[in-house]
Amino acid sequence: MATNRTFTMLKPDAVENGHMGKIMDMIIQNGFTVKAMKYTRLTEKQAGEFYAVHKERPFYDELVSYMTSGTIVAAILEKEDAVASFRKLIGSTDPAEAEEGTIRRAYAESKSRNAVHGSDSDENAAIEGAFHFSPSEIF
Ligand code: 3AN
Repeated sequence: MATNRTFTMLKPDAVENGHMGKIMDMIIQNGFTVKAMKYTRLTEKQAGEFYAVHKERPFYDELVSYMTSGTIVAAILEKEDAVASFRKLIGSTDPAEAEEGTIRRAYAESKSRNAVHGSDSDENAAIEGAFHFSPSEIF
C-alpha cells in the first residue's frame, strides 16, 4: 500500500565513507522491508528534477552538484507508517541536532553531506519511488 511505503537514497558521502552496509542494516533491523533497490549515479538533470522543490533555496546548486558527485543507493522501503517512522530513524537534517540512535547522528558529516534522504510525505514517497523505479523493479 502506498501509505506504508517510503523512498530513500543513501547519499554519496555514505557510500564514499563505506557506510552503505551499516545503514542498510539499521534500516532492516528497524523493521523496514526493501521493495526495490538500485546502486546508481544521478545525472545533473535527474538531481535537478528530484530537488526541483528546492530550486529557489540558496543551497540548491551545491545540493545538485553534491548529489551527482558520486554513486548512491536508491530504495523503496515498506513498513507501517513508513514515512514518519523512517524520518524518525534518519533524524534531523543537521546531524548536530539529530538524536542519538539515528542514522544521521551516526553517519552524517554535515547538513548537506547528511548520509541519507527520506521522503517527507506519502505523496512525495510515491513520486520519488516512481522517479527511480519502474513497476517491474518493485517486489
Ligand atoms: P531533509 O533531507 O531532512 O528532508 P530538506 O528536505 O529540507 O531536508 O532538504 C533537502 C536536502 O537539502 C537535505 N537533505 C540536505 O542535503 C540539503 N540541505 C537542506 N538544508 C541545507 C542547508 N541549510 N545547507 C546545505 N544543504 C542543505
